[in-house]
This record gives sequence, structure tokens and C-alpha cells, in this order.
Amino acid sequence: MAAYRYPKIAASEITPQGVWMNRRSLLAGAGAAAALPFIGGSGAQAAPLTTTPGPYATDEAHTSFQDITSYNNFYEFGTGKGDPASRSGDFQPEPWTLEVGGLVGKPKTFDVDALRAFPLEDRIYRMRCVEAWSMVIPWVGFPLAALLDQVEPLGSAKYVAFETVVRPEEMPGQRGLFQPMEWPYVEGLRLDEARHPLTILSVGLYGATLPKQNGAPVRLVVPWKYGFKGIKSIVRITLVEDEPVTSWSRMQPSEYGFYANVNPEVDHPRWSQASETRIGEGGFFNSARRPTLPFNGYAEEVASLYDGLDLRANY
Ligand SMILES: Nc1nc2c(c(=O)[nH]1)N[C@H]1C(S)=C(S)[C@@H](COP(=O)(O)O)O[C@H]1N2
Ligand SMILES: [Mo]
Repeated sequence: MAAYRYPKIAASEITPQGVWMNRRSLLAGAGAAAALPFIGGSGAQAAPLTTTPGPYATDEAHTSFQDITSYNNFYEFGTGKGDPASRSGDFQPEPWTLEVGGLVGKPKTFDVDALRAFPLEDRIYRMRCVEAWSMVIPWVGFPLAALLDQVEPLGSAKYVAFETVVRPEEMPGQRGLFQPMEWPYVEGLRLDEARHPLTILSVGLYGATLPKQNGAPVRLVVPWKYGFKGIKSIVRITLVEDEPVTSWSRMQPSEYGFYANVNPEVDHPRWSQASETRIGEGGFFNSARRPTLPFNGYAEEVASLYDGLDLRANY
């Protein structure tokens, strides 16, 4: 993936998390849905969401709202870490439709209100990017299994395929001479991975709707896998029989696999995966690198999904 660079966004373009949280409670108190705060440099509007504490919380310090919304990978807006925040001003995540179909008994289309109507939980997860950096993100979301239940997958459905929106007119990374990858960005999970209680569709973070740069209005979060599995701004979910094509393995099969479970013992061909830098704890080359944990620390919950699978061969 692209070179490691911290984004050059003026501090004045980013609402500090504390200020933003205060505004949010102020708004909630006043019941004022009309005056929504703006997030980051992208002009994304945030609305508070009603949530309940979910399972799997961690006592690790949360990465700051500023870091989570200014250091991003979202190649539809460019490959620089600051591009998703600074170049997503034209992106319109609302209105939105998410079509769910394929091998299901009841295909269904969800709009944003329908997505936010699922019982929303706070899910505080570690996120480990394949580039060897990590964050702790307080997502707001609901189990993907809850959505799958509504469409009634058929017995023949073995995998779930996901697709990001294609809108060159709103996404500068999808137009022009240099396009880093083939669009749409696509991802996939085995059906049992998709149904695992840790797997969520996220519609928010830090208690409010998802900023554009993080994949508004709905993105996937699979915390035991490398971050690239967490496909953003999803427009289609399709239940299928065969393992679906995924963006990074299509582009570079020798470096990125379908499973992409976080594994400190399997190095990327060009760098070690044994340790990681926690964003916010210092620069990329700081000395305080943390050991990377098998399945990103979620082995107890998910290792049994892979009994009998050679994880070195099926990375
Ligand atoms: N559509 C789309 N989804 C994407 C990406 C992308 O470029 N396009 N990047 C992935 C990668 S590599 C990572 S690490 C995470 C980053 O999520 P964040 O920016 O919310 O931290 O999003 C993933 N989802
Ligand atoms: Mo990533």
C-alpha cells in the first residue's frame, strides 16, 4: 500500500474530539437536530445516535477522534492518509440504499433510517491495518448477523460479498489519470465469519453518525482481520456460493489473501507483521511498538472458526 505519511491537515480544519463531544451533548440536550456539527475538513455532518454498551469492550485507551478521522485509508478519495478527510467534501452519503440479495429468501433494500433502526451498540475494537499500524475505535453498529437474518440466506449460500459505491463525480480517487485500483472496491467473508457476533456493520463512531472518511453511512468491521477487510460505504451485499473476489487479493495475490486474519507469525513479503505502532502513541518509527496479537487479540472468540485450515497457506 502507499507510503507511510502523516496527513497534512491544518488543525483548524478538525474539530477537536472534546469540543465535538460537548457540542454533541449540547445538541442532544436541546433536542436540536437542525444544527448539526461538522466533522473534519470534509464537511461531513454528524448526528448523535442512541446506543447501548456492547460486548467485547477493551480497557485500552481509545484513539482520539482527531486521529481516527484524519489518518485514513479510503482510496476512492486518494491514497494519502489525509485525502479521505480533505477530498470527500462532494461525497453525499445520504440518501443511501444498501441492497441485500443473491442466495436469500427475502431480498431487501435498506435506507439509512432502516440501518440506524437496528439496536445500536457501542463496540470498542482494536483495528490493525496490514501496514502495521493500529487504533482503538469506539464504533457504533449492530451485528451483521441481524441484517442477514432479515433476508433469510438459503442453504446454498456459503459466502457474503460486499461492494463499495462507485461515484467518480464525488470521489476524486476514482477519476483522473492515476487510479490506484479497480472499482468497485469489493470484499468478502465466509458466511460463518459474517455471522460471528464480533462482526458488525458500523453506522457511527464516538456516539454519532459515521464521518465520510470512515465509510459513511455504513461500513463493515471485522476486528480480527486486517483493516482492508473493513469495506466502506457499502451499496450491495450479496450471498453467494463460491469465495468472492476481493480487491487487495485481486491486485496483489502474493501479498494479500482472502482470509487476512491478523497473524504476527506470517510476515508481509515486504515487512514484518510481528509488531505494530498504535496511532497517537508517537510517529511510525517510534520505539514503542506493540507486539501484534494472533487474531488481533480476539483468538479466544474466533480461532475455532479456522480449525483444519492452514493459516500459513490461507493467509
Ligand atoms: N471502499 C474502501 N474501503 C476500505 C478501504 C478503501 O480504500 N476503500 N481501505 C481499507 C483499509 S486498508 C483500512 S486500514 C480501513 C481503514 O479504515 P479507517 O480509515 O476508518 O480507519 O478501511 C478499509 N476499507
Ligand atoms: Mo489497511
